[in-house]
Amino acid sequence: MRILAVLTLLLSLALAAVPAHAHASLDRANPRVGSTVTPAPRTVSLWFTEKIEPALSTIEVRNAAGARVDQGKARGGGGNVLQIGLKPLPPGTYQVHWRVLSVDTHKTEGTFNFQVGQ
Ligand SMILES: [Cu+2]
Repeated sequence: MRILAVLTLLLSLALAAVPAHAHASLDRANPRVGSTVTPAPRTVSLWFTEKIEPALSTIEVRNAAGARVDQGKARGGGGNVLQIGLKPLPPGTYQVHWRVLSVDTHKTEGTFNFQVGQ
């Protein structure tokens, strides 16, 4: 019986040692994921589920031909926000690719599209 009690104790300690953290995933975006917007947005703003390190995080926005249409350098908007300026966007489909380092030092990335309407 004693060995069973020890094994149970070890198992519960092992389970408790699993780190209880979440990586930064995309909470919401402006323009919204998959949306069609008019007029063309001047910035892309991303809100994450965790605080991020803006200096080590990037956003790339590309048109349907794959050309960059952002202004190059993402900036923090405080805490869990990352933003980037955009060039004037004609109507079309645009892809946002984000890579962020959250304050727990984990890297995450993702992609979504939005459209600029006529
Ligand atoms: Cu993490």
